[in-house]
Amino acid sequence: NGPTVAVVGVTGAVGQEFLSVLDDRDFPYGKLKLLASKRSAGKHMTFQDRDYVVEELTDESFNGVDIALFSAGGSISKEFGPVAVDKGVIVVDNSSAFRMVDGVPLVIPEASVNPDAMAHIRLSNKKGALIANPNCSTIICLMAVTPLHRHAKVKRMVVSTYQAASGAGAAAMAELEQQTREVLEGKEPTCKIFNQQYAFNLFSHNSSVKENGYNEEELKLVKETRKIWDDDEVRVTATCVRVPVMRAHAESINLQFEKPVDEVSSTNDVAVGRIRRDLSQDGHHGLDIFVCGDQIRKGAALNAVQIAEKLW
Ligand code: 11C
Repeated sequence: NGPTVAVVGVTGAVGQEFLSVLDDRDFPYGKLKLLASKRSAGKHMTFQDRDYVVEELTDESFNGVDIALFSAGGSISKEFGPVAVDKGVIVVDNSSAFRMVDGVPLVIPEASVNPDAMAHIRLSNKKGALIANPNCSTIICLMAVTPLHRHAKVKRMVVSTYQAASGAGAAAMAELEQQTREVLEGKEPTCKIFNQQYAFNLFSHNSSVKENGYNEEELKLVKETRKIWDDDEVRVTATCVRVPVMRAHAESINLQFEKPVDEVSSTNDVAVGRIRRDLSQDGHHGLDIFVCGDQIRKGAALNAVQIAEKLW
């Protein structure tokens, strides 16, 4: 019999995508529990021809659960993640709450990246554990760049992102649609999620700006790359921008390698294009590439479900 899986934050954009990915991949769960805040509790949802009632997330929600896929924001993860772990649950957490905590694996489970970081965690042990899902921009970037890093060792990486509405959740996607209609109709756009017009506009990523001038999203790319590659030396800088696109993030990435590069690798899951030698660098040490991946799938839900599949 398959594991009992709980989806925490099932009414959100990533929560809904968890269900879609479990279905697409025919994930072999035994039982499924759909959990959300009190506000959504009692709602009915149909999944794989069965009717489910969304349950309120409480400490008791995790009794009998094997794997919990969390995407309900950092504060919910901080409150309920450890409760679940104490009850023997393996928590795959999509928030940033535990990513940089020592001992918590930060995983992109493809063989080409770092599945070994969670090799010590086994479902069969029935011991609880936390596994962190990286930030979507980090996942999409490192899916493309890690094979190159293994091949020629990246010394320095410069990332510029073009991030979709989905990264800020279902409400931001709805706001983009509404504002687009309003602008086309000559009306004043309604701004609730972002404090400025989003339709037909670009702006610096909406996360808070730190003293050094970087926004949090940019710093996540720096810190998470170092942890996933287990390499404190690699130099990374990023500029993260929100663009009026519904759900796929794109990234322009400039790489400098330790060794000369004479080939490139890519995967089917994240599209890589515009591969060209960097005119601003001498010799064969530089590349410019452009990558694009579905933020809610490989950037969030698919990555988390793949982690759960590995565990199973
Ligand atoms: C975005 N990547 O596109 C962000 C949202 O650390 O998981 C997710 C933030 C995170 O806005």
